[in-house]
Amino acid sequence: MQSFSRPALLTALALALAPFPAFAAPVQVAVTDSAGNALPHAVVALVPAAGTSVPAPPPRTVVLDQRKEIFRPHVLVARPGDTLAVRNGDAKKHHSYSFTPMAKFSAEMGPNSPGPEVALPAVGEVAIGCNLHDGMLAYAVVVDAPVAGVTGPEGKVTLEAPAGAYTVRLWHPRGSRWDEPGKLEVAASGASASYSLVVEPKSAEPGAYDDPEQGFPLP
Ligand SMILES: [Cu+2]
Repeated sequence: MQSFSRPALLTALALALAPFPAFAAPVQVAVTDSAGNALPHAVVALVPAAGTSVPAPPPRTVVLDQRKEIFRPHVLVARPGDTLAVRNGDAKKHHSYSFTPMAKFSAEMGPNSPGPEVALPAVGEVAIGCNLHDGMLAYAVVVDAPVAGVTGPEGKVTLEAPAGAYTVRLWHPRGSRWDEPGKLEVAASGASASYSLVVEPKSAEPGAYDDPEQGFPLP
């Protein structure tokens, strides 16, 4: 049996028990519409206030998949400098595109194929559609905030943020884009907060992507 020195064992235990890196604490955010209904697909961004220092995350690649004729996720969040990797996980062809100037692309993808890697150089909203399936719609929301995420089917997201003061900014495809609902204080142990957003009513059209079942990654 392998043996550990006591300090090494304690360090290993501490690492195993720590759910987050030491500098970050869990921040649980719930978003509803003004009637109190859970709001999936809402971007929640934490902008550090003066005096709060958050390391800039390294650039990363965010994946937009296509499964069952739905973009997954329907809304994704990225930072300037990230890359959007589009792929087709369906057993059929897709032809996705964006007219948004900073990330314009048009690409046919055969069944189960990788697609284009699209640079996301600046803050903004990139709308993505499919030429073959009119109901398919996705947004890559590029925000200059070191901490950001998107609410899941229950309208909730857990972020990781260092202790400090933040401005919370919210975005949703149905409106109330980049509302600033106020300040959030994150303690060393974390924080939890709820916000409500004024949004347009859900579309009655087929493929209303606000359906909580829609637009989330499949296993
Ligand atoms: Cu398609």
